[in-house]
Amino acid sequence: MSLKAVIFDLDGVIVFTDQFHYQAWKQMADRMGSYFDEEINNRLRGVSRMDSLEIILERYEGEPLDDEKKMELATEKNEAYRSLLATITPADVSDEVRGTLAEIRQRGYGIALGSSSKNAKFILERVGLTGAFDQISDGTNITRSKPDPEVFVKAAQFLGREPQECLVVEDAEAGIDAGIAGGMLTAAIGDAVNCKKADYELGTFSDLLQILV
Ligand code: B16
Ligand code: MG
Repeated sequence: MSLKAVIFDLDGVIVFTDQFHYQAWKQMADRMGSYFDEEINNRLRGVSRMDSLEIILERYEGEPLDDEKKMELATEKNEAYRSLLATITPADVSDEVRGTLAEIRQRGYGIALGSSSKNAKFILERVGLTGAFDQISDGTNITRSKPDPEVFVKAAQFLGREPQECLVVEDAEAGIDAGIAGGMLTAAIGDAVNCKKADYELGTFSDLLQILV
C-alpha cells in the first residue's frame, strides 16, 4: 500500500519546547526538594504530563503524595510551562519546516498532528501553523500515551486513512515504538535516530521530500 498521509509529532519535530518543559519541571522539582536534571528530562520526550511527573518523582524522597497532590503539582508545572509558551512566535518555526509542510500538502498528502501534549493546539496557534494540518490528534483525545499507538491510530482515523498508508515522523523512541505498534511506517529525526528502529532516518526535516515523492 502506498503512502497517503503524514502524521507529525509536535515537540522536537515541528517546534522545540523541551527547554520550557525542563524549566517548568525543574522549578517544581526544586520546590519539592527532588533531584532533576537534563538527563531525566530527556526521558520525558513524548511522555504524557502525569507519566512525566511519575518519572520525576522516582527521585523524590519526601512524604508520600496522594493523587490530589500529584494533580496539583502537574497543574503547577503546566502553569509555568504555559507562561513560557506565551513567549513563542511564528519565528520559532523554521522556514524549512514551514516550506516542507506546504510542499507535502501540495503533493497531495494528508497531514495530521499526533502529539501527546494537551497544549498542542495552543502551540500551533502561537506559531501560526494551525492551518497547515488537516487533522489534530493530541493529548486531549487520548487515554494512553506513547509508546501506546492510540494518538497515531486516532490521527489516521481522523484523516480517513489506513495505518499502512501513514508515515509517522517522530523525535522520541517512545513515538517510533508507537508508530510501529500502530502499523505505520516511521521516520526518525533528532534523538530518535539513535534507536535505529525507524524505517527512515531524517538528517533534516526537508529530507521528507525524498520519501514523499
Ligand atoms: P503537556 P509531543 C509531548 O509532546 C512532549 O514531548 C512531552 O515532553 C510532554 O510531557 C507531553 O507532550 C505532554 O505535554 O504537558 O503539554 O500536555 O512530543 O508528543 O508533541
Ligand atoms: Mg516529540
